[in-house]
Amino acid sequence: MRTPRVAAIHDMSGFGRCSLTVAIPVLSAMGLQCCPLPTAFLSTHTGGFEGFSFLDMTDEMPRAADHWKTLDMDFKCIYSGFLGSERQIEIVSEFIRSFREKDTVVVVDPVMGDHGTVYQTYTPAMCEGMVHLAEQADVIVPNLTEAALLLGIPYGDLPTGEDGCREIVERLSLEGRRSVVLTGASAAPDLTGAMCFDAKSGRTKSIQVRRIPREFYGTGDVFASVLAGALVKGTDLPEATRQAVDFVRACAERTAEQDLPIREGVDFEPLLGLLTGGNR
Ligand code: PXL
Repeated sequence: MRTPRVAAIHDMSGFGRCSLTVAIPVLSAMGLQCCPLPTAFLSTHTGGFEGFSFLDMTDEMPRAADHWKTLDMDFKCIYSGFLGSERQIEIVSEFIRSFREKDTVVVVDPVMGDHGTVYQTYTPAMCEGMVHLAEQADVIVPNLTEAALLLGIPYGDLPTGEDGCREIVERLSLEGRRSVVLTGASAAPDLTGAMCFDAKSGRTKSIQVRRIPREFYGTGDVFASVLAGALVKGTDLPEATRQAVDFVRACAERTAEQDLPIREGVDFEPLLGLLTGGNR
């Protein structure tokens, strides 16, 4: 079988472990070919760093997509994340319309914010556009902050606990047409994990592990990349969610042991071997 291709539409941040510097190695370790379509180049990510450089790649994206079209490239997955401008919403929408085939899984990580706060470079119009882009997805992977933005309710009004998370994923499922994997979904104070709604089965499932009592940066990108990779390999949504939860938990444990600065992300590289099982 030819190595499946994933179109990865995210920023490239040179330092801080997020977006493409996570997606490329994770997907490669899982035996998949990652084809990056960068949305922006930043010197670092925007959380916890001041004075970062930001090169907007909006104009380059349709040129790259047009060239890929002439090469007849086919993608088993289109996986989008952090966007660099409002115009990119329409560019990514058009990319999905143009490259989606019957067996393509479209994963939109509706990256907009965390811990109740919208990221510095995101405008209200970009957040509004993300709601529409996410309507094209087979699977979305919001955290709680992004879930509130997608639902159009204040962060503080989100329902809580396991039942609350179940309600959130069901409300985000567009009446059962879209799968939803909610990250940072905690069933109890000493637990954390994810709640998924699987549009194929119509069922929800909560996957919880013991919480490490500190914050981590970039775990959303690690999570969504493992999830997307597992889905491409034919894993069903609850099992793909389990793999993503377990890998993030292993990364968090290792990072906590080393007491790394939070803004440097999770120390995932030495753990990539955990993802290579089953590659042929
Ligand atoms: O991890 C999400 C993310 C991706 N890309 C950039 C970011 C962030 C979060 O802050 O700043 C550039």
